[in-house]
Amino acid sequence: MWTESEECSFLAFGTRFFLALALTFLVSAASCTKPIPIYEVPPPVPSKVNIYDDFFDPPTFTVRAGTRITFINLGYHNHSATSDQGVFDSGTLAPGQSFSFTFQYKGEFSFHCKFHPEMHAKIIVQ
Ligand SMILES: [Cu+2]
Repeated sequence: MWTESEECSFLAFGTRFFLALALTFLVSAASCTKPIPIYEVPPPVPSKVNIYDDFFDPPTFTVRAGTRITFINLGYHNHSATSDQGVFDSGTLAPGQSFSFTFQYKGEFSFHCKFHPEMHAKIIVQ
């Protein structure tokens, strides 16, 4: 028959044994786990076309399908961003106004300004 103190020490031993087992399990589980890779945040993709008097900036740029592009008139005159193929049309953009369009499909989308036919640019969607 154990005395109370012996029983206590047995329990304490049991607790320590359990903790040691748990710790061993945790350590081995942790060592089995692959390190979590740290991904670098990709640089922000420009999704804005600036319209000046009288050119688009950038004149050509490539985006991924699903990118929403904002065309903003930063010039002093009215302009437009009008798709050559009729895919989109900003209508008249007064200075400071903008228009956004989401390019869902892959392809090359050339566009112009309906006020200044010499203004051309192209968006390539991949
Ligand atoms: Cu224009």
